Formats: sequence, structure tokens, C-alpha cells
Amino acid sequence: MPRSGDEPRTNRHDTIDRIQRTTQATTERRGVAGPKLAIAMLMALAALALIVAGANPGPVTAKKHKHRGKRAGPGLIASDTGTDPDATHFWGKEDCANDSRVQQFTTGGDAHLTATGLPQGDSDFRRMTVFDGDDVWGERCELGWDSRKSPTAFYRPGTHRITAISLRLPSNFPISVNTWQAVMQMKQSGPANNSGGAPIFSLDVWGGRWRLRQALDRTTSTDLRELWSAPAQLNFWTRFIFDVRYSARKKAGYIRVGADLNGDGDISDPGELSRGIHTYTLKLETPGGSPDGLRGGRAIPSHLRAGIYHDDSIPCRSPTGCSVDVDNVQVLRP
Ligand SMILES: [Ca+2]
Ligand SMILES: [Ca+2]
Repeated sequence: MPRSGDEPRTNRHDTIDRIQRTTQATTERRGVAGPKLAIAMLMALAALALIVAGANPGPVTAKKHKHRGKRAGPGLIASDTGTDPDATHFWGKEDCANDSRVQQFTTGGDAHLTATGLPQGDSDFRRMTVFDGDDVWGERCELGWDSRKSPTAFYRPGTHRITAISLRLPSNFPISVNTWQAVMQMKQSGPANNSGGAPIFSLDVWGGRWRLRQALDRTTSTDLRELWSAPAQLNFWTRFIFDVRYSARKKAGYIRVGADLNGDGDISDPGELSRGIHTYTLKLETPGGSPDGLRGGRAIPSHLRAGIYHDDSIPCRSPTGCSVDVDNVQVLRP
């Protein structure tokens, strides 16, 4: 359990509680099969809610819940469970050396429920692979279009979003290297004078651990710091849930991440939930550069990317290369 002193104010987590209650209602109404999984995901969301309730007991909590309960509840903005043969419908673009680097599989996908509490209804997933010599602005094969027009440019200033994503590291994934290796990014979107440099958030894997990292500052940083980490394992679907308020201002930004490290359907086991962190969650546009419609000092919207992007000194030889599997991606409006 995180220390209570690290907990955010109550109003920041009504959202999680509301998702949990709406999920429960939806699940009951539709009579979803597989109650074990449904209960497991509810436990995951309930775990967050319980932690918040425990940290903030008292009448304020009850009053807020009552008020929020009148609202419609969380809304699903977009979902990719790997069934669409054309990944670009959801992701906008494949930043890979060629088409063969992105594969769709129809068996072996993640078994977790979606973030709405419903089953995916498929066994599909996507696999992205790089080989030594690939150069797509570096050794990279990621889904996602680096543009403010991208369908995955979900993260605008002032918004609060829940992002769920399941990742699997196959046997050919170099889990033990000792250099940077991103498997998911929430990255500032172009065109912008400050769209280069360090991504505002990156989920990396090296030294056998998942590592949530953040750009050292909102402007010109080229390096990142680690906010949270957890042990990673090969050939295992790990589900992540990111609860983020998007802002370039430290007082308004917030991030908390949960990961189902043991695959039991919740994020309440030891080490599965980060503390809530109040920090900048978007980059700031810097003055200058070509006209791009974004003034200096404005927050830059971020977009979601997933796949593999790493230090090109990491060996990814033929015939296997280095791969990452992605499935069960949802973005919700709490
Ligand atoms: Ca799937
Ligand atoms: Ca778990």
C-alpha cells in the first residue's frame, strides 16, 4: 500500500470510483459471461477506489460521490483489441521499416477484460518487430502518428483520461539490456518547435524492469527520470492502466499507473500501483521554429504510441529480430 501521505485529494479520484461503479452496472445489465474475469477487473478498479477512500475518509468524500453519481459515468473514446487488420484505423500510422514488421495474430491475445468491464471477444493482438539496421527516426517499429491530427492524439491540456494497454514481451525481446528501450510513449505531437527531445512520458523496459519515465523538464530536456518501476517478465501479458490529468502545469498535472504484474486481473498486489504524482504531464511549446499553429508557452497535446523503439546498439539480428506484443488498448473519458 502506498503511504497515505502520497495520496491525492479526494476529488481527484472520484473518477476511478465512478468507473468502478459504472463498470459494475454495465456488467450486470448485460449479463456478461466469465464472472471471474469481470470480478477481477472490478477488483482492480475497486482497489484504486478503496485506497482513495481509505486516505480520505469523512463527509467530504460522501458528498462528492453523491454529486458525481448524477453524471453519466465514464465514456469509451477509443479501443483497439487487435481485430482490425488495418492498425492505422486506430493508430493513424505504422512507424516501421516496412509492412511486414507489423503483424496481426488471431490467437494468443491478452485475456484481460477491456477497461469498460466487457470481454474483448477475440484472441487477436498485434506484434511489432525491429531488426538491426532499421531506421525510422531510429531503430523503431511503433504504432502511432506523431501529429496533433493523429487519431491517438487523445491527450489535450485540461483533459483527464484513463489509458489501458496490455503488453507482452516475447522471447526475442531483449529484457536484460542496460540502455533505453521504449515500449509505449505518451509523446508530445508535431508539428511543434518542441516536438523533438525527450518524450513527456515513456514506458521502457531494461534491466528486467518496466520503467515509467518522464522528461526532465517541460521544455528542452533530452533526458528522462524514472517515476516508477516494477519487475518485467517474458511471454506474459501485463495490463497497464494510466490515470492521467494532462497539463503542462505541475499543480494541475497528475499521473498514477497500475500494472497487473501477476495476471490475476487486479492491480492491488504488492508493487502493482504507483503513488499518485502531481507533476507536469504535457510538454510546453518553445518560441521560434517554423509556423505550426502552436504559440510558445502553450501546452503541446500528446499522442499514444506503442511498439518498440530503442538504442540501436541493442542486437536484433535476423531471423527473429526484437518484438513487442500489444493488445486491448482503451482510452476513456472518466
Ligand atoms: Ca485482443
Ligand atoms: Ca494483480
